[in-house]
Amino acid sequence: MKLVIGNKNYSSWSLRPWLLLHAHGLSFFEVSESLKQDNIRNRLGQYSGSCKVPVLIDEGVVIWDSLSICEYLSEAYLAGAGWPENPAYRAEARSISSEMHSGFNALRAELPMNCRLFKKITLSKAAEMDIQRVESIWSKYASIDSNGSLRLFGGFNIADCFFAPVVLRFKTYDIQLSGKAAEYQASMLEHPSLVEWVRAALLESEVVPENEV
Ligand SMILES: N[C@@H](CCC(=O)N[C@@H](CS)C(=O)NCC(=O)O)C(=O)O
Repeated sequence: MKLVIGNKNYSSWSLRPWLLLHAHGLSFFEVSESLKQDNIRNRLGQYSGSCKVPVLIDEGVVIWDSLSICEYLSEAYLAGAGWPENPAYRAEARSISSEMHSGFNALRAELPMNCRLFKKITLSKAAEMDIQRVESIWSKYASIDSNGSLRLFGGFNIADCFFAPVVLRFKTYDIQLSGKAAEYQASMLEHPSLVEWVRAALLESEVVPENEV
């Protein structure tokens, strides 16, 4: 299985399926493509017509879009364990993942993922509201898993993967959370796969100006 990803420092969409693969110990190799604009449509277009990363290539199957990749991995390799087992939790986990996938535009625009950066910024009202919404989702759904870690719905799943870039963004921009949301962020920052992603991101030196605040 091959996962095409962007720069680990910047590519929040790439992080999601990578984290699911890595955390479950699935065997895959990575192909890294720069998010620099030079020739980007040709470079990314060789994997999928979307000209975006991530792309998963599994034998003859090509899947683009982070949510579709995670769904495929859950069905094809994890016997559905990408989502919580309880149907009601599964539906809610899908709802918050879809909400993250299709919304939070102010948060995305004003707090781009950038693992090597630490910077306090002035936020718009819209971004502040996005942050409050994330905080209320984490407070409502984070609970202790069997290892004593705080995970959404009490066990690492695709929803955690979808919020992982936000966990890193809040660290980068020094966003102060309280209560269970703060504890969830701290617990996720210790997840071994997320630690590994950040370690690799910090070894990268390429600067993509469009992705810097
Ligand atoms: N909805 C897509 C979004 C993918 C996306 O926007 N990827 C960015 C990198 S993080 C990209 O490929 N950008 C290149 C470009 O827009 O030219 C997904 O979930 O995978």
